[in-house]
Amino acid sequence: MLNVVIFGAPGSGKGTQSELIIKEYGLDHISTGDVLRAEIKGQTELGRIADDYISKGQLVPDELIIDMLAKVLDSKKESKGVIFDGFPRTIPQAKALKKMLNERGTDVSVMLNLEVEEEELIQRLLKRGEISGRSDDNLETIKSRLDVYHNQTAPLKDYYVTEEKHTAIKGMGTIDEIFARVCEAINAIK
Ligand code: B4P
Repeated sequence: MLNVVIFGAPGSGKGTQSELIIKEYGLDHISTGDVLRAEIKGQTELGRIADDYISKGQLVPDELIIDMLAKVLDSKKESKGVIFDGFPRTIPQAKALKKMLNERGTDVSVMLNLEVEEEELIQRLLKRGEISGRSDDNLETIKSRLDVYHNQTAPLKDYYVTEEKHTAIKGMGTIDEIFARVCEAINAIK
């Protein structure tokens, strides 16, 4: 299986590049952000809890996310590979992912780290906020999300460097230019 973790700060292009990767490589897509937003829309118990964290720009607690991810992963058993978009975001989530994949006889193939300058991240998210209606695409919440990213998520880079899975991708430029770099990285491990 080709299992790709797409990683980066909020607004780095994870969702955008994931859509293109799915089309090119026929992978299944698991976006924890999308799953959580669907739970919020459906007004489920998980959705109610998640909404509280997301609107403040904080991470939803690991136990809830890991449990949710395990259920989604079980629905992709026949898959030829999965793109993990927005997961893992903490070291415990990364360790849980490794365990879950190992138990299913597979592992993370590569972690693609989209590197984007902070001012560009803010501009992209503010622009999306004009049309998305997302409760977390406003300046105050974007700043909290970036703080959370630096404190809790960025350390995952070192985890994947140690696992020898880390590949840095320059995430500045047009969507097509970035996608060409992404394909080069995926083709190198296939
Ligand atoms: P996510 O849905 O994962 O949101 P994100 O990181 O903000 O978005 P992404 O990085 O995918 O955005 P993209 O660049 O595609 O998470 C939302 C929230 O859910 C989190 O803050 C957290 O609270 C919670 N959550 C999710 N997963 C969790 C987990 N594992 N653990 C705990 N909590 C979790 O798009 C940004 C914009 O940039 C778009 O408008 C796009 O069109 C634009 N763009 C993309 N590439 C561009 C380019 N090259 N040039 C110009 N614009 C570009």
